[in-house]
Amino acid sequence: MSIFDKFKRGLEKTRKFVESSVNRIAANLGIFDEDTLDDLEMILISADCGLSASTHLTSVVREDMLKTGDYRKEHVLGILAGEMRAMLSDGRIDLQDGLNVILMIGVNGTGKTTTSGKLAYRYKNQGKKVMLAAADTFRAAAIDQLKVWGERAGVPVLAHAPGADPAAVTFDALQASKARGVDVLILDTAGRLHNKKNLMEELAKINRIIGREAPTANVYSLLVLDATTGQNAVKQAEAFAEVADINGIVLAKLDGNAKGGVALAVTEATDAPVVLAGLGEGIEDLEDFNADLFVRSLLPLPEEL
Ligand SMILES: Nc1nc2c(ncn2[C@@H]2O[C@H](COP(=O)(O)OP(=O)(O)OP(=O)(O)O)[C@@H](O)[C@H]2O)c(=O)[nH]1
Ligand SMILES: [Mg+2]
Repeated sequence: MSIFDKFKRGLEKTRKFVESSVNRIAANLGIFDEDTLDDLEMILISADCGLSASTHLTSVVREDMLKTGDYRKEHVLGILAGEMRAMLSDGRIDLQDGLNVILMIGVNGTGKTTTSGKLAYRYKNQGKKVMLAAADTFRAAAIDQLKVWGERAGVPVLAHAPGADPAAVTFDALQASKARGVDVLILDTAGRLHNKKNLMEELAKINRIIGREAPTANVYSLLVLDATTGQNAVKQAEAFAEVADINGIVLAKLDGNAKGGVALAVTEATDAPVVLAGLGEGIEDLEDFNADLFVRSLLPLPEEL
């Protein structure tokens, strides 16, 4: 299955919803007025684009209509698609020479460990020296899970015993990375709720250790979100953005029943780009986020748009 097909399959429900809703208001498109624009805004909000992105998109359509007087459905969809592409960007993590530290954060079960494994595999295949570190020490099973991914990817896993201090794991992983000339250290952390003070403090401590032990490292904090959770994912993105520097977002489970507009909503909420898309449970099911494919999967666009 092509990447586009995977995106399309995941976003199928949202696309169908957008399509039928747009068709419903298309009857009035020739006489586009404030009511029709309100309807359009409601469609976007219902498609999980978030209030702020939906308002923005609708205002872009309004401006275009005033300017061009073109109310045709295809034209309106084209304007929407263009602005969505501009709001999103193609994903990429820029690795630098020397040590790169990728920190996986997010709430329980979003796909942090899976994405850690997939990324380790990707960078290993690119000829990088990679290390995984189990900074999720909550459960023995979490450590074992990462070890399994390490074996699959052919990458060493640094782990302590269950219950150990994640900051100590981070410290050791940084020392080992420096000693072995690691290019990419991927730190898998425990799922945490933004409102659990001790867990957020633990994250701050991990960040302090990285800042102290590897001050020149290129640090990349990736917020992993489950794309099937829609507005919950948006709330998580907002909450994490308040307490952590987020450099990029991973939208995992985009192959599942994704709540389509979520990519737009989380980019608006965090000011961080969506960099990676999780498209399955397998080791190769990770792609750089592609704004055009995403928009094409979300909107019922004719091919030429
Ligand atoms: N379909 C699909 N499933 C995924 C994807 N990413 C992760 N999963 C599944 O989601 C479940 C949770 O993934 P984990 O990687 O364990 O999530 P986590 O964030 O590490 O979870 P905690 O450590 O418990 O917080 C697993 O069953 C994964 O196989 C994806 O892109 N697509
Ligand atoms: Mg995990």
